[in-house]
Amino acid sequence: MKKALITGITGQDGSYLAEFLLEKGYEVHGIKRRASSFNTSRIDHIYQDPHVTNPKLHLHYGDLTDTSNLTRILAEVKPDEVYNLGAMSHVAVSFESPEYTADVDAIGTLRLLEAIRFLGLEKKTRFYQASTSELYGLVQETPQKETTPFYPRSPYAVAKMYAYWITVNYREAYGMYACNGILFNHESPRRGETFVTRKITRALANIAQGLEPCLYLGNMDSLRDWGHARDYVKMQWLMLQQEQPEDFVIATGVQYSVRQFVEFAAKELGITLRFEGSGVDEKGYVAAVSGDNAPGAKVGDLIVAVDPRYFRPSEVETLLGDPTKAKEKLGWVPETTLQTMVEEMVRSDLAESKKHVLLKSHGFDVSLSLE
Ligand code: NDP
Ligand code: GDR
Repeated sequence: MKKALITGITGQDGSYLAEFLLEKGYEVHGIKRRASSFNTSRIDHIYQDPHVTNPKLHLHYGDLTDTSNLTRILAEVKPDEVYNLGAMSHVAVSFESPEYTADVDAIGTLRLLEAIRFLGLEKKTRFYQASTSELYGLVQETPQKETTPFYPRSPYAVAKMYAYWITVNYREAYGMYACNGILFNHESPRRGETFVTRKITRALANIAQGLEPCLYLGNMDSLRDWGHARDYVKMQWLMLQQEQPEDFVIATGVQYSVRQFVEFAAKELGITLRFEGSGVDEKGYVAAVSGDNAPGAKVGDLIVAVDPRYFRPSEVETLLGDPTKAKEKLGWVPETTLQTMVEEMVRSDLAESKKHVLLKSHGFDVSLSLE
């Protein structure tokens, strides 16, 4: 039985990857951070009581900023595969906490690689690094592929660039099986609530149910290549099953704007939007027609507005991936279309909103504030 160690197991990708590896028969170990309240909601459904015989899922307290802790866990588990998914992963927040982001995302990766080498596991343990399309930043070529030059545009992306190259360096210097998945944006109902797609589906579902008045967004013209996290974690695993370690771009090859994502999600909820204002005096969208799903959205209400607070000091305006290499060598075919994913995310958030309406109607007032 193979053993895998996942950093970031409590995150979106970590939860899908853990499910996937358990189904493949792996013994899965995950590193979770100590928090003052429970932070395992994404993996609670696969949790196994450590008191049962031969549990297949094991959680270890740890942190990517703590070398001795990482070394001890690696020495104890001796994994066949390490998936380094743990990160301070929010681009906008990295401008607020640049030093912490570098410590976790850049030096955290070095700490893991060096611990593998120090323990003499470099010929046994295969290493996956969660690299990102943010490396392309101010794009030098469209679409972006494995050979496209990097131009990072945030403390997050600069930290991830260090992690990318230190992974390549350990492969070349020590013959480690280490590779980078350069993954474009991928989403799901488990996406963190402050990333733009989930923020949109969650807020529009709440607006549709009359639970909040307006969704405030930053740059709605930004273009992204969005896929589904469930599809992408399979590629993370496949990259570690090849004969030779290589780096791969994983993307859909299709691009949409944040604005289009808003329109798709609204349509799914039966709300028709009308754009108000133009250019510099852009206001956002008012509800033009609201449907059966959206008893709370009143025609004429401003329900999506621009708030410059969400603009970034330096923005990545456009990203579009070319996944040809992954298609040829890994047999990559994106299984989920954007439309299907929007539908899945809206359905999940609408169910949550309806639950809150029901609670409220029975006297409970649940706070639904959004950052
Ligand atoms: P999430 O933000 O959902 O999850 C990040 C995980 O990292 C969480 O489990 C978090 O723990 C953990 N973490 C944060 N800080 C630390 C730390 N100091 N020590 C240990 N663990 C820590 O991210 P995703 O699942 O979306 O992404 C997974 C990885 O892939 C990340 O590295 C991200 O940068 C990268 N990536 C993501 C893409 C995407 O579109 N989703 C695209 C390309 C790359 P906690 O739950 O306690 O916060
Ligand atoms: P990104 O994702 O920065 O691409 O990083 P995010 O969803 O945060 O932003 C995508 C685009 O939407 C614009 N935007 C907003 N973004 C947020 N979060 N909130 C808003 O209100 C808002 N309004 C507009 C942003 O400016 C941006 O252009 C994600 C993360 O998962 C990274 O960890 C990962 O590496 C990359 O995807 C690939």
